[in-house]
Amino acid sequence: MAKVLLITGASSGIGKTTALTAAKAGHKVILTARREELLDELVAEIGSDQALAVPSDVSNFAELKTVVEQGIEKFGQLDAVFANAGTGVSTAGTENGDAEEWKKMVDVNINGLLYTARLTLPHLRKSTGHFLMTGSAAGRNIIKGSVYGATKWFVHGFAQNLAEEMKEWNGRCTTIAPGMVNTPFFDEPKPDKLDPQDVADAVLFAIEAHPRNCVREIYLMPGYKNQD
Ligand code: NJP
Repeated sequence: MAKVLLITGASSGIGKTTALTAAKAGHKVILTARREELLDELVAEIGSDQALAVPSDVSNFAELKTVVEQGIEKFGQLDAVFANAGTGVSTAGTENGDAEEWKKMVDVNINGLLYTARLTLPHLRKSTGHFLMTGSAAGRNIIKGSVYGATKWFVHGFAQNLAEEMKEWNGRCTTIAPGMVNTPFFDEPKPDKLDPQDVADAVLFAIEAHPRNCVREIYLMPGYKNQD
């Protein structure tokens, strides 16, 4: 059944590929990120009947509120949310870290996620909907870049508890935890990373699973080296 899906971090990488994949599967998408021109290109590619772009900084509650309001105004409901916007800034260890970069990661990866949840859950409750978020293998293992990793541990911890809250109204909650993915997140693509399509397919699998399933977490690591 066609759903209305809101995606944060939709201007590039995993979010963009998920938007295209969801639209191809017949779903309607509400897209947000800061780079308006990239979102507009995506809407042009999908078609404005099926897609809406509303730019926002995910760490700005008022801007994100406008996204949700305009999305509801256009499509009338919200069935799923993919809270995917995130930033790594740098993988410098704590000893060499920069306090401004830490603040940015906390603002986007933690506060942005909380704002997204706060603003969308009342709508998801009405549709018995689904909240998905991008965690990370870095929120499951130890990597160099302790502060980024810690923000992603937050995502996984939040998800465990949010899932319990959402159970009260049969809502579903999923965390997608990828290893390294070939997106602009990193400077150069490498053959031994995941493709954003792999992550988008995992998101669609969770969303389209029969409602008796709650896919709580998908942990996706690169397997065989890409031979293509
Ligand atoms: O990276 P990229 P990915 N407000 O850089 C948006 C996680 N992850 O697709 O605002 C609003 O192509 C940004 O949009 P813009 C990662 O932590 C990745 O790989 O226009 N949006 C863009 O659309 C993140 O949570 C890997 O610049 C903001 C998007 O976020 C998610 O995957 C591995 C924003 C970033 O797209 C998507 O990242 C892993 C803000 N303030 C987890 N700041 C990996 N690539 O290897 C950023 O385990 N965005």
